[in-house]
Amino acid sequence: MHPIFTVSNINKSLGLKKLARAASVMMFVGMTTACATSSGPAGPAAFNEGIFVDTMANLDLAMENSGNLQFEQGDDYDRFGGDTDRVLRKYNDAETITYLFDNDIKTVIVDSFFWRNEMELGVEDFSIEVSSDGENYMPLDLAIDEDENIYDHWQQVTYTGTTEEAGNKYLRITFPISLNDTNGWAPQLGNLTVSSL
Ligand SMILES: [Ca+2]
Repeated sequence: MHPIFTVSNINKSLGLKKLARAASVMMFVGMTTACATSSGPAGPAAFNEGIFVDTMANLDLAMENSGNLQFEQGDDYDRFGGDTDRVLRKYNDAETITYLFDNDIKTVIVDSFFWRNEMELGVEDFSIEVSSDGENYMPLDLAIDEDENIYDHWQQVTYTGTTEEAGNKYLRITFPISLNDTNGWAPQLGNLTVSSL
């Protein structure tokens, strides 16, 4: 299910000194619960006074997703700054979540959580794109804040992007690929906030 955590892989990739950390992460992996499925179009997501928030307790507000995603609840080890609902991948693939909104997208804020070891080994950033037609997507220029909130080897990374172009109602978030391991459980998507104002 999580192939990196065979004993041989742990010895090879982390070394014996870090086994305790790996064992701790294994406990964390065991907390993963419900699995997401690829949902059908649910109609445009509504802004409430110009603001939309998805806490990632489910993907019911998304128009569609690429399928191999799952949810995780809780934060017993203080790894996620108290964020108790998150979405993660099953495998190290560029999974996507797509939203359609009832008004134009102006600002997008994505809270995510990266495993520090993976950041040191090499991992790409989340991709956040907008579109007016749901087919042609344009990546947002992102401000990336990764200087705060390190919890038990997990680090919060916040992406903020803004577009002034009118007509962008589609938003696509793509999980980054880990470049040197096969973890599906990191990084995790914590929250999405979108403003139409
Ligand atoms: Ca959350």
